[in-house]
Amino acid sequence: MSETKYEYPQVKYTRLTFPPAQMQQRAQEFYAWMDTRRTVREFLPDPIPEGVLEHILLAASTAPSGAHKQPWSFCVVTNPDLKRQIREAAEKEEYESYNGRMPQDWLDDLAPLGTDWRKPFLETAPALIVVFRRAYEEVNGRKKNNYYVNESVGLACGFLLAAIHHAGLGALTHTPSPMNFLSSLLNRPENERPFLLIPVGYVPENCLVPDLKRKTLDDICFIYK
Ligand code: IYR
Repeated sequence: MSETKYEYPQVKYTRLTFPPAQMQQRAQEFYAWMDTRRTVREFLPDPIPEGVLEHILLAASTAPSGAHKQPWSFCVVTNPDLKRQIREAAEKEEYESYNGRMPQDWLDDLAPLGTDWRKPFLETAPALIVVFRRAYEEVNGRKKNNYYVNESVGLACGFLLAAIHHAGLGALTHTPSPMNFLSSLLNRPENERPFLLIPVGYVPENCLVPDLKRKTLDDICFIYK
């Protein structure tokens, strides 16, 4: 028995587990479901039903984080004028990136994805989720650092993408670079830095995606028995 003394109140964890056959089935089904997720670059303009995004964000915010600081803020932009301003600012940066800032190797790696500096989805998608990482918190006028901020916010974004897919919507993890324009356009406080820009919406029925293959288990997994 550990001698660790927990000052923090502890509650009983309601654990869930399954017999092996059911566990196998659940693991397989979850993989099969997650494998149907694709990044999309086209969206229908139809609004997302009330309450859906809220639950998607609550799901994202269940991600583990350093010292449970939950160092993330999610800004949901549906205002057409603000979406247009974000598109204009992103395209300005992306134009520079695609025309000189990105090395040829990078452009070659992106060629199969068919991306370029034009970002119409920033206006067509009914909602843009702009994720900010919170480097520190201001507590009683004192700066208190958060921990493992990139790891924590990355995990929350993973949960977010899974929740979006689970709800039957599509998303794109967009990384305009640099993206400080998001801090000023959204008037974010000094402790927050933009992390990812995620357009969300219904996916058109005839949406095309690149014919990508995912790595096999042998490519990604190394077993030490
Ligand atoms: N930020 C650019 C370029 C880009 C970079 C990577 I790595 C991608 O996987 C896709 C795009 C853009 O969003 O177009």
